[in-house]
Amino acid sequence: MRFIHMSDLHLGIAFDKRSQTKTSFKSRSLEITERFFECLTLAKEENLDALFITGDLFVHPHVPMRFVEQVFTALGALPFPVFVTIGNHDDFLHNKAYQSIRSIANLYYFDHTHSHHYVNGFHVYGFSTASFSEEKLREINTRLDTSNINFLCLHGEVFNPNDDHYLTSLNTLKSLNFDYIALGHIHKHQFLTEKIAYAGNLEPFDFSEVTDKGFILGSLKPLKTKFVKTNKRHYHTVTLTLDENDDAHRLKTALDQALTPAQKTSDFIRLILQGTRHPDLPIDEPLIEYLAQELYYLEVIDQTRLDYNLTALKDQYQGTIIETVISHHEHDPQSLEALHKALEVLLKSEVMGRDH
Ligand SMILES: [Mn+2]
Repeated sequence: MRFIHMSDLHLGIAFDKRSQTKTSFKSRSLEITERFFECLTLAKEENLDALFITGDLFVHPHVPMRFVEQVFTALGALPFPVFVTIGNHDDFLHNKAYQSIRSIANLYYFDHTHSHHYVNGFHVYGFSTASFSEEKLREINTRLDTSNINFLCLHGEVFNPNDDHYLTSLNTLKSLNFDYIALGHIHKHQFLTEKIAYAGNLEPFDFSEVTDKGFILGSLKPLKTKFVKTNKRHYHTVTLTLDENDDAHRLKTALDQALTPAQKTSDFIRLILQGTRHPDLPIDEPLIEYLAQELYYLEVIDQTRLDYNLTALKDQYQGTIIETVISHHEHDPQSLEALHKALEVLLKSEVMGRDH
């Protein structure tokens, strides 16, 4: 028998970050949905016996009902049974309001009332995150029909007992007699043993998710599994250290050199700027737009310090608040950063004042 294990789709997830020049972030939500439907098309070609979705199919209860219906209708139309574990994000699917949508044929849920389905000669066990019970799981394990294939589908954490969504330990899972244990919740794709795996999501959601994304294609018996990469974009962080000689052109050249052509045209790039910079190089909207010209997406985090010549500034602004502020703080290393910030504001208002 052949199966696909996918997880943590978070359909309906919103990306509305404001501090950016390119709006490509906003269409990310549609891309996530698109990738999910593309993977259903791939699954159709795989001559499967089962699809396991191990939780967090939807991101939160505010996903429009029409969209939930559309997703379940698509799943129900697949030529094989689909087993849906209810995760912590889509716990709302337990609500009565969703009962009629969930009753589509071909779909099997693990929720408060169902922890076992026997379909086409194989057993699938599972618990929603909210109804997980280690005691019940151990009891199921003692009476497994081991002449048949047995799957277990869960959504939650198995490493950190202090996590809100902790289920049980990996050692407990290892001691069970299931042929394959499909896990969801942790987005990083990983096999914990050859038969226990977190599938991970299909596309990364933010800069913390840097490894490849996809689903697991498997067959039994004997167990064979393969990771199928599905993500079309990556999140990539570049850190550049500036000095006082850098200007916009040099910065753009350095960024260009740090990126491959594919990263430029299709990835989300976060640029972290460190070091010191000349006051004539403001990290502002025109600069970010200039740097982003050939990129799909760029956001900039400015951690630089301005390089001020304090002695020259005191001379230039003699008798003004700028001289007073510098004199008060220049010999205290602890307030240097605050001094630089204060100077940035004061000098800006000084320039504006002169313009008038
Ligand atoms: Mn989760």
